[in-house]
Amino acid sequence: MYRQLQVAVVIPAFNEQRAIGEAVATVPAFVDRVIVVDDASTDATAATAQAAAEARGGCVDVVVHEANRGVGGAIVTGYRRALATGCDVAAVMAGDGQMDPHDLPAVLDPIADGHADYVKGDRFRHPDVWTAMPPARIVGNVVLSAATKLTSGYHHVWDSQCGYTAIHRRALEAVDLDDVWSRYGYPNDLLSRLHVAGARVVDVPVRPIYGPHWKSGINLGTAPPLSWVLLRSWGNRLAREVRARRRAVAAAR
Ligand SMILES: Nc1nc2c(ncn2[C@@H]2O[C@H](COP(=O)(O)OP(=O)(O)OP(=O)(O)O)[C@@H](O)[C@H]2O)c(=O)[nH]1
Ligand SMILES: [Mg+2]
Repeated sequence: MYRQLQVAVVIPAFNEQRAIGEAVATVPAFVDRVIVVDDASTDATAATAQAAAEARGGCVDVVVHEANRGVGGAIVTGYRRALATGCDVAAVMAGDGQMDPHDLPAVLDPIADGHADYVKGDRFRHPDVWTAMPPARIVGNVVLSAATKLTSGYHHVWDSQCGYTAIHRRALEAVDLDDVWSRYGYPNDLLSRLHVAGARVVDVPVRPIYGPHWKSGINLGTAPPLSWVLLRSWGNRLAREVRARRRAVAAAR
């Protein structure tokens, strides 16, 4: 429990056998349920997560996808499990150990205070960003964050690619999880959908971590599909919001 909230932590993991054990072990003790989603890894991610789960004790689920679905697909599986098990809030802390567990209370606080439905990390508001984040990532994140302000409609939100998030179940229930983009571009797409649902989104500073074992599935080939997802999310959001406004005007007549 954290401030009267039942909290789940969803950990998406794809070929993370080196990092997943520590990621599971360091989830704060106040978390009620840890949900590891192994996205059809070809290494020992699931077995390592299971061993860490047993060592940790408490409620830890290790869910294994038979086929790879992408990071968004893995998170959606975790969200469904969190909803099914009655959690109030689902946080996401990736299986690659890039999230500092000490930041979790700050990520949950705006929801516990009743100010937010979705909270995300903003690594650019942490003093370490310029030394910890590789320059290519800084450039990519700035470009995508600027584009996502426009496509999502959340003009106050920055660091769109930060995966450290928490969402209240009322916001999860307001979006169609089946329809959310399942690969890179997932956080950008989710933000657009949350805007249509009227969710309150708050950014909080979190520590950027790019440790010695850092590896990433992001490369130049990721850019074209990501641009397409952004355009799609933008178009879908505008179409839905225009339809909703027309309905409201018609109802007021
Ligand atoms: N690459 C990749 N990661 C996945 C997939 N499914 C789940 N994940 C997990 O999603 C998390 C984020 O993936 P990363 O490729 O590191 O992306 P990122 O952390 O947003 O980006 P970086 O800042 O470059 O590390 C990791 O914990 C992965 O193990 C998948 O299909 N591909
Ligand atoms: Mg990563």
